[in-house]
Amino acid sequence: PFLQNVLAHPQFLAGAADTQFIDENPELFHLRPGQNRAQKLLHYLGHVMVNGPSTPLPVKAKAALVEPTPPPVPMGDPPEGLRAVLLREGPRGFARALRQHRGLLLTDTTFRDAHQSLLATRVRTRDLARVAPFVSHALSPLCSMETWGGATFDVAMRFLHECPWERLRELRRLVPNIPFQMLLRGANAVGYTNYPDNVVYRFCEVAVANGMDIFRVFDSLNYVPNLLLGVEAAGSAGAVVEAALSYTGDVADPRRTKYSLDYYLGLARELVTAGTHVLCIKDMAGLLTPAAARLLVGALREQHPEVPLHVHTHDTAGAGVASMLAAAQAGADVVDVAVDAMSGMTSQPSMGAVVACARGTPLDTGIDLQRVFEYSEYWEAARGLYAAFDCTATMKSGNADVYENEIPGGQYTNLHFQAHAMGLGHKFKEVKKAYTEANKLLGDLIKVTPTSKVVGDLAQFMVQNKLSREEVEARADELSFPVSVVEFLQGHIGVPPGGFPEPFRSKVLKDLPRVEGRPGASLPPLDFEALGRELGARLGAPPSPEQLLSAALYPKVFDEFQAFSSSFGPVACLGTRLFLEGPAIAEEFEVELERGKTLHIKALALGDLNAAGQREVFFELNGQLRSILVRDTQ
Ligand code: 3PY
Ligand code: ZN
Repeated sequence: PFLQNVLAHPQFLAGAADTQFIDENPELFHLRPGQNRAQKLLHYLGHVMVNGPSTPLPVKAKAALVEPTPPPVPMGDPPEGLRAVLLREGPRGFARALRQHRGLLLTDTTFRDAHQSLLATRVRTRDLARVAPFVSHALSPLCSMETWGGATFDVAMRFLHECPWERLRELRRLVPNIPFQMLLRGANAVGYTNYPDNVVYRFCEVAVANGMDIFRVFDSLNYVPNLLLGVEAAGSAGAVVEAALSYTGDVADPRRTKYSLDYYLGLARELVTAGTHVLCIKDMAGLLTPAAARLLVGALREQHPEVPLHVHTHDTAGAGVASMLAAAQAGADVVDVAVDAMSGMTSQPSMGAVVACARGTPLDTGIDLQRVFEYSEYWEAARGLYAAFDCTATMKSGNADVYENEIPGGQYTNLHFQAHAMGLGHKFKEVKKAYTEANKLLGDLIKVTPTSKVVGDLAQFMVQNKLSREEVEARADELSFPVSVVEFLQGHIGVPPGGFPEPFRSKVLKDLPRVEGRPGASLPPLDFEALGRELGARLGAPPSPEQLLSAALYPKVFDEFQAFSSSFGPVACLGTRLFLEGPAIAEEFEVELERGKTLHIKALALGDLNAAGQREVFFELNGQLRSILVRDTQ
């Protein structure tokens, strides 16, 4: 590319290039990544064939050999859905439509939370995009599809080597009629830490420009100043704001006084006053029993007759369908479900079950059960592609012990996996017990990203060091706690309801600095212009608003993603089995780079190790022999 730049330069063409020419034209060194996407993909495949998966596979299970076939989609535009109401009447009109709707509305979480909970967030855009047109046509009465946010942003770049923004745009193109919804971690956006306010605002604007409609905004401490920042940021981007009450404890148990019905009603009042369009009960661990759902939804319905109520849960204990039906009977307008094959256990309750149970009742969802079966059949097969990440490799059922340990769905799966990966399946029991104790030590927190990590880190610390709660309390001034615990106590995440646990906090922190109030308020705004200049110099072209945000939120992950893409090309085009495991020798396959541009590839052979520690990998590419040299790092 450097030579091409030189040869194309007007000064060079005019014969005016002397020895200073290169020094005076530093832009010649802006080397755009070459266009040879096919060659790069061969490099990628060769690497996987020689060195194994680029994304570590937690268990040995092989991906299904056959790509699932999406159900057929009729010609023409999909039926009009609620997005038309949103585009016509804006967020307030959309909220009115939810309240006026007869029957129960559903949000499908299959594209986000379900696979975050069951498949370690590993589902690739390709497998989502293949079934998206079907959803658009067959499930058009959905209130929304949760397609983005939470852990998907980070995992897309870090492990799937694909751009999260492209995912959003592609899905939007394929689903024009159903509103898209995302999970925004308040002042933490789609990260694990507080960002400067201007980053959160800009993130919301760009997400809306890329097709996002509804922002479910939560804060892991229900800390109102953090929540309000997210509400303001999503609202000023023109989106539907769905502020969430993160639910923990049991409002139906009078002995649980910290997170009581009054606590939630007070918080709801603040969020409605702040102008949220929709109110969400975010039950991230699946603790909302039918009795608690009736009580809480019933009271919220009475207190805010105009505001749509949306309920989210996880099915960890197995009571999800019962709770969602109870919530709907008590006045919830929308509940979250995942398609049957991606539901249950730490995921959302089953769409098919809720549709069937509500059929012919005043809660009828208007969704055709036959279409749900077809959708589920696709996912049953698609799930087979991700066998190496599937929590069912080790976890065989849900467990009602979640009512005791209160571990959020995604984290429950992760901790279970980690215990098994250490070959210590029985350790999970200990970790869960320690989690309960760690939560008490920290003053009984709401546990969801990122506070769930704080509690989880403390629990693991206790298990590793064989420490009881009493011992941790007694020795708090001498123990070397995990960074996340110390930072939480310093106030980096915000202030928990009821304040920080004392004397534990003072003993741990001693004279370490404390953040007062909202952490974002003391962070200087990010200088986007400076970041743009710096990034532009590295990329060789001005960054897009999306690249700028990826770099602002995840600087290191973004850099690695860019470097990976420029070496290995558009790996998102590869089928999932090929992406994860590479081809078998003699396997022939096609890769569609773009519409009408298809590569025909055959993996021919793997050469012997040479003196330089490399192997030659032989392919046939569109009938031509190609070989790639790959360093063998095994
Ligand atoms: C996330 O923050 O990713 C969650 O799913 C919280 O429930
Ligand atoms: Zn969830």
